[in-house]
Amino acid sequence: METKYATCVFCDGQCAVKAEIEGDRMRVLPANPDFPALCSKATMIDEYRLHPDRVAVPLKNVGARGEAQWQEVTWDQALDEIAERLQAVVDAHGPEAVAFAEMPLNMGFGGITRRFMNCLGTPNYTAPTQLCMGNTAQVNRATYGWFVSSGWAQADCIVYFGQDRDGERWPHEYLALNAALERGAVLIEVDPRETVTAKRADYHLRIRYGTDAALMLGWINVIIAEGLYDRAFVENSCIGFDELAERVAEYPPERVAELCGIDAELVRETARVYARAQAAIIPWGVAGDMQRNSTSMVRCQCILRAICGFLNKSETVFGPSLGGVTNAQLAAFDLLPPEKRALQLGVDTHPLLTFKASNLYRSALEREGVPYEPDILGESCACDPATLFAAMRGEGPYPVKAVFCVANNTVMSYANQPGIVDAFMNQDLVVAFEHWMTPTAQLSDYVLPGDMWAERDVLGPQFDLAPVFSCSQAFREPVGECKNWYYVVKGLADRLGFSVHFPWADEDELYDFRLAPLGITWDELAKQGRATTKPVAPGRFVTPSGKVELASSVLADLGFDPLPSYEEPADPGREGRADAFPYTIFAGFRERPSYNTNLHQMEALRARQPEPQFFINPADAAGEGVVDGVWCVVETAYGQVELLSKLDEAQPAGTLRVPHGWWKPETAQGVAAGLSSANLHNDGMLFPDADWNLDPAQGVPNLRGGIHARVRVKE
Ligand SMILES: Nc1nc2c(c(=O)[nH]1)N[C@H]1C(S)=C(S)[C@@H](COP(=O)(O)OP(=O)(O)OC[C@H]3O[C@@H](n4cnc5c(=O)[nH]c(N)nc54)[C@H](O)[C@@H]3O)O[C@H]1N2
Ligand SMILES: Nc1nc2c(c(=O)[nH]1)N[C@H]1C(S)=C(S)[C@@H](COP(=O)(O)OP(=O)(O)OC[C@H]3O[C@@H](n4cnc5c(=O)[nH]c(N)nc54)[C@H](O)[C@@H]3O)O[C@H]1N2
Ligand code: SF4
Ligand SMILES: [Mo]
Repeated sequence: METKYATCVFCDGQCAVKAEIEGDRMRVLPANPDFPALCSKATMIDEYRLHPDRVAVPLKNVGARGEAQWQEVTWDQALDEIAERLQAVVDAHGPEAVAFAEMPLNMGFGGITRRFMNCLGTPNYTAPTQLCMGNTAQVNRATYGWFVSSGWAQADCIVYFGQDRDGERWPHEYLALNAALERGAVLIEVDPRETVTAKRADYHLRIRYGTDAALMLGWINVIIAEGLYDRAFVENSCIGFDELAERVAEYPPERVAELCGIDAELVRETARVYARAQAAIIPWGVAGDMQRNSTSMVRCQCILRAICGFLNKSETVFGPSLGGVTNAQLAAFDLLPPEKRALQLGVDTHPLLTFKASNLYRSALEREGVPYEPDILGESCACDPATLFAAMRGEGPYPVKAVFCVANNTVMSYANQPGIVDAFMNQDLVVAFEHWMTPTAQLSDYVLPGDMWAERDVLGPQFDLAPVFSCSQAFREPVGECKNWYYVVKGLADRLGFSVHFPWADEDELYDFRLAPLGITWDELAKQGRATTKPVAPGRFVTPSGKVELASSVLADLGFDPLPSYEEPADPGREGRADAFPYTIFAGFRERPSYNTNLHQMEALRARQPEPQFFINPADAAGEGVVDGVWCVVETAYGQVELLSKLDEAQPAGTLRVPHGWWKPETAQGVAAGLSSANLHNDGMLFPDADWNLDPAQGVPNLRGGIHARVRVKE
């Protein structure tokens, strides 16, 4: 029997898997039986690999764009033609006319795409992490130099903002939560819905959608007013405390209670519980990542951790590390000339995740001896997505005419889906590196068949959050002609004349290069499982001031308020007709049997939830004449989708939950047919990406309250 260890990325849970293979039998088990984090999806490896819909050979669209008429081609033909058409775009418009949208977690080569882009000369990169965790990381960076890793093992107080973990969603954190609750940790859950996790909480704060920042401004007000903060830490390690105190004076518990729709006494009590804990944690959750007030929301979390003295105790700030070649070192940002960095889309509109912000850490990096430009989660040097899609549509400031979608369903994964479709229709070259004929792939010229996680060796992690290298071993053969992304990047680099920057013949050579500074090879790593590097500045804060910046100099230098605040989101399309759109909507509460836009093809999973559902409170449903399980039209002032009704007591009155990621692979392809129902069901149809619906500093769309909807039974 052969045993291999791998990391499952059927979702971002990244569970450690042990695969036992004997002849044609395979068993997939949790790698650590004492901590058996693994869900039902992980065992479906062969159903997924061998699925008849899987794209297993390179395909070329021989119809007009969006007609999805496919012809099989060889890898050589595909790469030759792509290289030629890419060069034509560069010659006509400059390299900045080429954009990449990529999810490294889904394909396993963090840093390599940026290296290719830096050689080519384009700064226009977007990643899903800009909407999920990465933007949080960048706000953390502005406060204390890096993201935090929460210490679950010691936590005695956990504050959750919307997380609803279970055995099908981040099972490892679910197990950690169970263990913490068993040993008596206090759980504060902030979630408008009465979720399963909320029912287990000691305190459930059912705030209005999108008012998290207001709640925390109230907490900070109480903590400062009652002297519950860590004076020594604030004096020695923070700047901006007096300005912060002045700002939060504007948010007394009574005002906050009104903004959030909860009781003022509950605001006070939960603030005290958090501040008085010995080892509190605020683990990352996605609810804060797509709000109009995301920057303030996350800033408040950072400030709470800092002033209450939890930083580098229960919440570790690793900072950039040295040892092996990190993803950011592999990216080699120094290959991109300053004049191209300056051209990055969004530097003048929503700069916090762009090179413009990254530049502001130069002196801090020099001070701490960091010899390269770090990138925490693939978002530290990214362009602004709304500005990118506008440029792709031809709305300036310069044309973008080629886009590569790398393990990323770009069309469905932002706001303003119709605007993204228009952007794709206006391209000279679209390439998708995929498993399926997704809505994004349907708009492509070439669909390149990628391997899946069980079919490839991966040197992980894909992001530089913590000082560690991990190893995921292949235990299945790639199906058909599926290849890994390094093969594609190297193939294009060779054809475009920058082989010198891609000297590694294959991924094994690349991995040996990345591990060489640690004195080990890929084969040795595979035996020992993981290897650690060293944070460059352990315990220190890689901010411009070297301190925790309660008032952020980075935000101030970018032209934003250095302190957090709460602004009520806008919904201009509803102005003057509020009665017509009575419900606040939010996107989220993930589907258990799918992962974002993926896995809808898997029959066994799909059977558990065949259709997209919206949740409505039963009293509201009665008022609308909506019963359970009927097709309805949910409509905002910006667009509409069709969803099946699900009457749900947990859903607060006056609100609707819409799902993310629904398309139906079994329905007709092509733009005229509605992109396999993506235009009928996906949440991106409902939310605009106009400036007023974006977090101003980050540019992330608001999907968490602020936009309103109406509902009617479909005729
Ligand atoms: N099975 C499965 N697992 C997944 C995924 C999947 O698609 N399927 N997706 C993965 C991904 S990419 C992510 S990001 C995570 C997400 O996983 P979670 O972090 O658990 O997020 P959701 O499931 O979207 O749950 C959102 C919760 O946030 C609440 N919420 C909504 N708006 C607000 C708000 O403004 N404030 C507060 N405090 N709460 C709010 C909602 O009521 C809901 O209960 O799950 C991952 N795991
Ligand atoms: N409108 C809207 N937009 C959102 C969100 C939302 O709720 N609403 N959520 C945001 C969040 S939290 C996240 S995390 C992002 C998610 O954004 P993504 O990570 O891009 O989301 P997925 O839908 O999983 O799309 C991944 C694509 O990669 C393909 N894929 C998966 N594995 C592999 C692989 O091994 N190799 C290759 N080549 N391809 C692979 C899948 O078939 C799928 O089409 O979206 C964000 N965008
Ligand atoms: S939760 Fe399930 S699908 Fe996600 S990584 Fe873990 S085992 Fe894989
Ligand atoms: Mo996410």
